[in-house]
Amino acid sequence: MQGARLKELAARISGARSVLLTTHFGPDGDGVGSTMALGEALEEHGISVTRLLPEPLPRRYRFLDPHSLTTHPAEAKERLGERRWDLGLVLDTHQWELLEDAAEWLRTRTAETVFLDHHPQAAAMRPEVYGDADAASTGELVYRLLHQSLGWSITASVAEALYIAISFDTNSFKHIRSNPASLAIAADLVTRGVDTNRVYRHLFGSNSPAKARLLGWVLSSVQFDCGGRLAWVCIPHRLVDELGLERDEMRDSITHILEIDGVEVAATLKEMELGKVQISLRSKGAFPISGVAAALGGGGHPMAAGCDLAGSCEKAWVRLGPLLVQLVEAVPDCRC
Ligand SMILES: [Mn+2]
Repeated sequence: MQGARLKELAARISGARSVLLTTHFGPDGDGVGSTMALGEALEEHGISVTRLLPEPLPRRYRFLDPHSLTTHPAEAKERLGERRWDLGLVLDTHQWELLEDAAEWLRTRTAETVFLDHHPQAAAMRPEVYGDADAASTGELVYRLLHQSLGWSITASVAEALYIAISFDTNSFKHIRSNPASLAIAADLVTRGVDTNRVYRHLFGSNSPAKARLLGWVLSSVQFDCGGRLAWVCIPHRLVDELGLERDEMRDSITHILEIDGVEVAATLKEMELGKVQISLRSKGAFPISGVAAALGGGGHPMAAGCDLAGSCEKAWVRLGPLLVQLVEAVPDCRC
């Protein structure tokens, strides 16, 4: 994104007295880290901030919010009453449909809503979307907004939240898209006082025993197709229920499948609720999978995408499987 566009967003933000911040449903490290970083920086500069996530903050991010500043639609009426905001700012998505019940708050309680996101835009550009698909995380865009466009100094606590956003979306700097920006920004954040061991402990070293059991189940149930280049697994609702898993704990299974030698494309079909299957797709890079996600009504990046389908896992695979097989078989002798 051109610096001029970010400057324009900076002007909109600094012209507001109150801002309602949110991110997508299924809040992740990038969405939560960006929300907490920007929220704190705006408050330091006299802007009143409300952090409304579409659902309760997942367990592993609670260390970022020791004073329970975040709220969610189920309790927001009680906490926020009839409040209204000058500006609604959505981080890490540009799609209204990914905001679930938070969308209503933005539509009815803010004077205007803008988006800051790094996901590719499928449809025509919208003026209220500040997007940069070259950025490896929204955290990177928030850093540029604060540091370059607003010219604010970044405190150690804001730096930690930004570092979490960037390290989450790059999977600990494994996926930087050959773009040194993530590394350069992370280096700057560390010099500002980020305790990287504390981040590791909370973000990557805090799996619950139930999540460990899930990973064991996933890795022993994985199925292969296309000579081992496609790997997939269905996680049935029965298992989610039995282990008492929260949605965020289902997230990393796919990474472990993709890490198997020879696997180029991985898919997980997660039956979080009965009758609703959440599909995640990942690619090592030889086969862009965002087209498959888009064909089923979803979206994402070439290497990480997803979509939701109604019905059972088995029914969802009947629709998804052939598309993935076709994609992978199109290049039969790929020397990846
Ligand atoms: Mn992101």
